[in-house]
Amino acid sequence: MKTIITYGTFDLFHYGHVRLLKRLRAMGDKLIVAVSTDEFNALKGKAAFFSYAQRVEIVAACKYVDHVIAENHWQQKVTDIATHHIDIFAMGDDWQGHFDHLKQHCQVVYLARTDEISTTDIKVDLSQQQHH
Ligand code: C2G
Repeated sequence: MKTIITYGTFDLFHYGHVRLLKRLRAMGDKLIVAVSTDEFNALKGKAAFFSYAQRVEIVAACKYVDHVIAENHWQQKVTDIATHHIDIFAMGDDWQGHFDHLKQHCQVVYLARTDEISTTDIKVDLSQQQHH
């Protein structure tokens, strides 16, 4: 049983998120996603459009996701890796290098982001459409 974990806000769930989760699920047998709580997002300086509960409902409905947990703070990853017997920790490559310290606990993988899409871009495009 090979278990993968990834972390994120996953606001305004889009095909960039789906393509990441699809690739991660294909790397093993079980994919766990730690969704950032609203409180943790505040620490990241992010304000999600959807609440934590709504983002969990959406991510949990994704066929590539087997289990969803809360991401409450930066320091929980080592504990999560132990608790959930994680084999691979993976993130999009905008985080390249940031989590290499986890290599003592499991494999660390950074996957290419999907170009041309981001939650921020969606928000900007929508607000510009409204003002035309
Ligand atoms: N992502 C992607 N392609 C995109 C947009 C996002 O592959 N076009 C990936 C990101 O690289 C990340 C995941 O989707 O791995 C979730 O993205 P965010 O919700 O923006 O995650 P972030 O706020 O970076 O949270 O502890 C880690 C943090 O919680 C990461």
